[in-house]
Amino acid sequence: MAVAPSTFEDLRVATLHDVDPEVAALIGRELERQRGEIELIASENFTWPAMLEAVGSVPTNKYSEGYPGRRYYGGCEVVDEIEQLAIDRARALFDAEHANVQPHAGAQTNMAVYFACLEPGDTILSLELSHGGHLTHGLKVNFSGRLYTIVHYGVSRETNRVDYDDVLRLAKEHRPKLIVCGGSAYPRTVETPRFREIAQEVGAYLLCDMAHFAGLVAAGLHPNPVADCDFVTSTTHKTLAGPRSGFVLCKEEHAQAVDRAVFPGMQGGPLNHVIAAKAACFRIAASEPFREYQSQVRANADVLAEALQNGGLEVLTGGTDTHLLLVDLRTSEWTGKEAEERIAEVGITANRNTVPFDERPPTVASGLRLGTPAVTMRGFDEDDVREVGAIIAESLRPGADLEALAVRSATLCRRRPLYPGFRGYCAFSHDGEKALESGS
Ligand code: DSN
Repeated sequence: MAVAPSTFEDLRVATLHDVDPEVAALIGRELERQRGEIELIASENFTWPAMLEAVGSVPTNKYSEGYPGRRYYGGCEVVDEIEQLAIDRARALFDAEHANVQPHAGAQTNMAVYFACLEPGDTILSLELSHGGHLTHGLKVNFSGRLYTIVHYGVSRETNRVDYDDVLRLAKEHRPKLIVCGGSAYPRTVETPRFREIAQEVGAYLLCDMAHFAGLVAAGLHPNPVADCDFVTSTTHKTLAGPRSGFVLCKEEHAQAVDRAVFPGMQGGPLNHVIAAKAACFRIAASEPFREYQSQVRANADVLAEALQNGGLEVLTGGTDTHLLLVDLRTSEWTGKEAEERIAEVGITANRNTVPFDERPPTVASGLRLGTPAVTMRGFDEDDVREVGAIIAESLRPGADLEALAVRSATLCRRRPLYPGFRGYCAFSHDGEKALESGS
C-alpha cells in the first residue's frame, strides 16, 4: 500500500506510486498489456529504454520559446545545446539542409509546412486517405481540409499503386501550390523522383510525409526523399523508434518560413525533454545496430505477407516494400472491424483500415493494416512472424479454436519478452515494482 504524502516536504520527494497509486497501477497495467499482446499496429513501436529515460527528465521544466541562441527566456544555455545537437544530427542523418525539431507531433509537422508555404484557400494535391494518405493531407474535418482547397490523387484500380500519370493529369488540371506524397497506409516505395518531375512541371512545392518509413530511410532501406523535396516531415516514434514527436526537414530557402511557422506561428514552448530524446534517437538511428533492426523489420514484413497469403488471405499489392502491409478482406466474409476484433481475441493487436475503393466506411473498413516495427523491437525473427501470420490466418477461418491460438500467441510473447530488464513499469523507476504489484 502506498502512503500518501501528507506534507509539502513529503510531496517533494514522493514517487508516482506514493502520490497516485491509481495512475501508477494503470501505467503498470499498460506495460503488462504491451508485454502480453502481439503488437502489429504499423505506426506503433516500443521505444528504447534510453528514450524513456530522456522523456522523463528535467529539461521538461524549462521554457525556451525561440531557437538556439535566440530565446525569450534566460537559462537556455543547456537546452540550446540539446536542441542544436538534435538539429545537427537530424540534418546529418537525412542529409538535409535545414531541420526544425520542435514540432510536438506529426500533425504539427504538416501544419508547419502548410503555414510556411501556403495561404488559406491554396490548393494541395495529396493521396486520398482511403488509398493510404493521412488525415492531415486534407480530410474535410481536419484543419487541412478546412483551410485549404484539396484535390486527391489515388492508386490505380489494377495495381493499387500510385498512378503517376493520373497525378500529372490532376496536377495540370488543378495547378496545386503544394503536392504531398507519402501517407499512413501505403505499403510500397514512395517514388519521390517521379513526384519531383510532376511538381516541377506545374511549379508546385513538394512535401514528402515520411512519418511511417523514416526509420527505413535512416537505415538506407527506402530511398531518401530529402533531395527531391522542398519539405520532408516525419514523426519520430514509428519506424524511427524514438519518442512520440515530430520534425521537419527542408531546403535552406524555406528554413526561415518553417521556423516561423512552428514558433511563433503555431507552438509555444518546445518540449525540451522530448527534443533531448530526439537528439539521442537520431544518434541511434545512424548506428549499425539500428540498421540491423530495420533490416529485420523489412525481412519480417516480407515473411508476414507471405505467411498471410499462404494462409489464404489477400495482401494488397501482393506484399510490401516497407514495414507495413494491408490485408484486403473484400473477398472474405470479414469486415476490417470484425477481423480486428477477432485477432484481438487471440492476443494480436492491429487496426482496421480502409482499402482503396472501399465501399465500407472507415469505422468498419475492408482492410487490416499490419506492421512489423514493434514485434521486431521485442526480438521476433522470421520464424516468429511466420507463426504470427499462421495464427492470424487460422483465426479468420470458420470454427477456429481461438483458445489454442491465444496460447500460441502467449507462447511467442513469453519467448520474446518486452523490456526484460525493467524492475518496474519504466526503465529507471525506483518504485515501479510496487505499481506493477498493485496493478496486477
Ligand atoms: N495515426 C497514425 C497511423 O496510425 O498511421 C498516423 O498519424
